[in-house]
Amino acid sequence: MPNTQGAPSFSGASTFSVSESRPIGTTVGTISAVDGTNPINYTITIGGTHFTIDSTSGIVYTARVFDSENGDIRINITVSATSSESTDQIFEINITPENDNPPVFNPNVYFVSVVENTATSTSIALLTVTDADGTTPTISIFSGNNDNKFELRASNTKEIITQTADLDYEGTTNSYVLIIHATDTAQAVTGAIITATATVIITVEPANEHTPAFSPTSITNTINENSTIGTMIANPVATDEDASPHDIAKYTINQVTQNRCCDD
Ligand SMILES: [Ca+2]
Ligand SMILES: [Ca+2]
Ligand SMILES: [Ca+2]
Ligand SMILES: [Ca+2]
Repeated sequence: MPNTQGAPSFSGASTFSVSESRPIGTTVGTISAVDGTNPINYTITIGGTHFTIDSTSGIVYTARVFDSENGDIRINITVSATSSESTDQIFEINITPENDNPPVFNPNVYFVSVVENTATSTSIALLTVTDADGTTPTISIFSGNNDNKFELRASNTKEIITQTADLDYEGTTNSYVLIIHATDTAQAVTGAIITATATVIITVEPANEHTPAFSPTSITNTINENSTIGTMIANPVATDEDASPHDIAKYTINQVTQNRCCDD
């Protein structure tokens, strides 16, 4: 029997949810009220900047794009259902967080110096990568790791460590450019998998590995008495396998022992 006197009464869900980042006009849910067989007119009386409602069907749509990282967590709206009279009810709409931010390296270029022969598992760089969604991206060395000299520490993949102890300044390679990737899971809206890139420029520095050695180790020469000052009496030659600045810088006379003989 038609009710022509009473106010509409709401039925059904009073809590809804919608994901952040969805475009304006995304369907949130349907609010329903009844007043016998009388048609109901729905309006949003509080919260109309966030959502719209179809006045006939009660379907609620988004009126803006929500952002969980910017404080959109839960929004209450007041809906008025009107037939011959009006009834108001508050509805709670939760904003569901989604993966909608890419990983970001900051900085995205790192300059690193490593002394040759640095021990295995020595930390050489700590990368800073964040993701506003709070998720942990997968980090990998994409390219440039020639001869596998470096790796990411297993317990902290933001840390680059030496994989071997045989970095060699005098060898064929004394600089490396690693391209590091931080890969997110699929983005909520686009489905795209986002990869951020960082560059790590590593310069191998020389160590003082070798001791100078004379060859030959002794020279015996005879000079004439009365030789003029500046007469060359020997030309000792030493070698050092290190490169500058750890090769031979200078020669010095360490000790002079004078043996006099034949004095009358
Ligand atoms: Ca967001
Ligand atoms: Ca998010
Ligand atoms: Ca993310
Ligand atoms: Ca040396």
